[in-house]
Amino acid sequence: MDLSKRKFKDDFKKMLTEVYSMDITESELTEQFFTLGNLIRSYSSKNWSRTNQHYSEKKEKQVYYFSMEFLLGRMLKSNLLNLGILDTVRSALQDLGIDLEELVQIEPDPGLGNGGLGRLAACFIDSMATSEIPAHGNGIRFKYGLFKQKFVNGYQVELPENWLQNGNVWETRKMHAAVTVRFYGKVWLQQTDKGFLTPHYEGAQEVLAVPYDSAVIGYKNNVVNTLRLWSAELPPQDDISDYWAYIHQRNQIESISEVLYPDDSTYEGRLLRLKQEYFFVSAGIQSIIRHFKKMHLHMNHLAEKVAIHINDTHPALCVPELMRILLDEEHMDWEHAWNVTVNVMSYTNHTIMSEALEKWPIDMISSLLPRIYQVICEIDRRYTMKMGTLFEPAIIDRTQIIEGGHVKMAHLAIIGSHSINGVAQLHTTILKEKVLHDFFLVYPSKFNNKTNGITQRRWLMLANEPLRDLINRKIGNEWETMPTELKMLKAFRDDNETLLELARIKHLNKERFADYVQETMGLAINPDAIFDVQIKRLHAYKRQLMNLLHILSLYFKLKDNPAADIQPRVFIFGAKAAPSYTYAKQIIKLINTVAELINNDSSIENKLKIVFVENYGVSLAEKIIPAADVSEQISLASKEASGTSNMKLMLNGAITLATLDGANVEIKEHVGSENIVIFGLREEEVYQYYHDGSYHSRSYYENNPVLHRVLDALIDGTIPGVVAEGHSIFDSLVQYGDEYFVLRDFDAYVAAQERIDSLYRDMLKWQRMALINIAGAGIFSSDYTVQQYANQIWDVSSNAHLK
Ligand code: B1H
Repeated sequence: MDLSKRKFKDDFKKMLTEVYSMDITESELTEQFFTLGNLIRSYSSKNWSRTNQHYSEKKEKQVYYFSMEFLLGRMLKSNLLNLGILDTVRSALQDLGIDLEELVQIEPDPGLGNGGLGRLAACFIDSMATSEIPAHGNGIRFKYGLFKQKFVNGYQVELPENWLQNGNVWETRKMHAAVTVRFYGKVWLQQTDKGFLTPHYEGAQEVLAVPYDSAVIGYKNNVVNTLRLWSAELPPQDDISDYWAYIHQRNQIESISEVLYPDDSTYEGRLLRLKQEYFFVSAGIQSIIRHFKKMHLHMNHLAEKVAIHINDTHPALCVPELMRILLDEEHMDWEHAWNVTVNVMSYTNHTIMSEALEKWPIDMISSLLPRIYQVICEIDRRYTMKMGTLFEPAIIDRTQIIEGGHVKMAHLAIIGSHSINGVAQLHTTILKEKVLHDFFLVYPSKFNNKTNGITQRRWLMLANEPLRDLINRKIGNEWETMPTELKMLKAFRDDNETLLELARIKHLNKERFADYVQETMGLAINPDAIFDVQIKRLHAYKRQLMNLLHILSLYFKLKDNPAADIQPRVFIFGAKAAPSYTYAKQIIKLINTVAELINNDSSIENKLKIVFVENYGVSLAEKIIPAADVSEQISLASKEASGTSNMKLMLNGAITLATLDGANVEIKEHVGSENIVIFGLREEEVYQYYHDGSYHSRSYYENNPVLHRVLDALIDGTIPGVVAEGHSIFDSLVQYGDEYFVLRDFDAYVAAQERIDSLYRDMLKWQRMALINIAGAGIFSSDYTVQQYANQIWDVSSNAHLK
């Protein structure tokens, strides 16, 4: 948008007076933040209604991205950037004596997601608006986001994240768009005089779903899409006969949208979770149907106007919910309703970890959602009938929806969708050949790959302004909307001046992060050291433990020989563990304790430091990623579906140290094997071990002296204060088979780390590698990813310019 500094300053002062009756000198940061937030809203409101109007008038097909999680991060700068007014506003505020960076800190970071899956949804809505895809997010307005993490004596402690405490400046409550969601009760079908079968409900509990809409602003294109998050409320009641019963009921209903489940990659079979899933699914689908009806088209045409995307199985009830509405409320016959439903739905799988596969006990689903359960049974019955004639019984047994007293949500999503995709090439191959092989036999053409992506706006243009400026000086700014143009940077691979500038920017970012660490943790770290970064959820398969064992091996090397020639390193960790994941929490305690030991050992002359940041999340990622030299992507091959921090880190010039897992495989293809450090077992080798059962971790402990010493340190008192944790972790590796092959990959990992050490010594060579990584990162923009979803799955146009 066009905005002069003068106009902005007038608007800002006027809004401050109107809302707070204050002038700038009287106002504090909070008032200034809300004023700026409200101004941004007013600047985008015209385009928001214009966009909606355009979608209605043109009757364009709409995409609804259903996700339990949207891990947005702070929105202030992102909104300013996308409106195209970031620099103007920053400078105008400065004239008024206000530092934009201070205002930024006022905004709470809404942690409405666990990790990669939720952050992907956030990148996607940003990219969909930017790519002019008529698409909207649909999720839950959790009152409490992912818990706040604190370390107490090295242990993780969880505190509530009350992000809504001071209100959310971006949202609008849309009472007129509220819908009712039904739980429990009895249901039976009755014939009406028109001959339809309609369900009758008795004793159902009604929950009011109230939507809160936020603007999703496209990058400099006048498009504003919508993120709709639902909040659960007690429907208004005429008379309250029993006040305390009323309060109780209200609390019970409001608990549905109270708190995000803090598990990443594990499934929690609790009733409240199932309520959450049906709640936002039913609310979202009812609201879609309501909107569709305004077009006065027959329901047979729904799939021409609506695409619904199921982000992992959490919203898989979309399938029976849409069927329910088409059958019971629109009186379609089964065949037509099913045809429409399958054409509307598409599903993304995000993990092969079996503990993440959702399955709900029949008793739970049938009592909470009686009508939905009937519909699921009928879907399953027809599936087995139809496919039973075409495939062998064993395949049907393994692909049924209802089996062993449970409803399998992935099966429901696959059978009910026309597309199922994995999130990286390797992951999709594993789905087709192994994990979902039976379904691949039944529905080969439904399967496809969509490698994840990240938005270059948040992860480069905002998080790393010095790098953005350098790139723009070198190759212009075409890459901002066409990220593969970053490849032009390759022309500077032998230009020492550019390489030195890159080094200078990295150093600057490292100094900034070092200042942050000094201020928040009281720990001094050296910006000349290698900043070696592993930031992701704490999970055994991601192998933070292998990283730690390597650190211990370096520590002992230095203890034995203080003059040992190693490059100084700062190992940076950021990770939350699910509150119920004991093993992960033990690893956190162990890392913190080793950090304490190493950071305070003056005999190693500051050659090693460990920084484990508290409360890792989007805002911290924005500080750490620009300062990273090394990107640790060391999951056991086959286990990390894609990873996305790998993409963010390469985009900021970090060198990837990785196994051939997830999207690391594609990163290697794009930068070439000389610009990435690869090690460890490959996926086929891992499966071979599973097949022949020949992995015996104990022999690695017994035969490898370095490992032996490092592992003994866990249990012999070398690391004080971790007796219980040390034994538990030692046993998991040596005694109980080392599920994720940490000991098997250890030597290869150490060798890869030595390679990093030696590469880093040649500064120009290192920066050349960094440059090639930045130049090769464009393909991993979520702009391209969503455009592929739009063209190949949703069948909607992208870049349909709003003229
Ligand atoms: C990913 C999850 C996940 N995969 C269950 N699965 C959850 C599973 O609340 N739950 O029950 C929450 C999250 N998250 C991640 O998705 C993968 O591990 C990453 O490899 C991938 O990059 C990311 C986005 O596709």
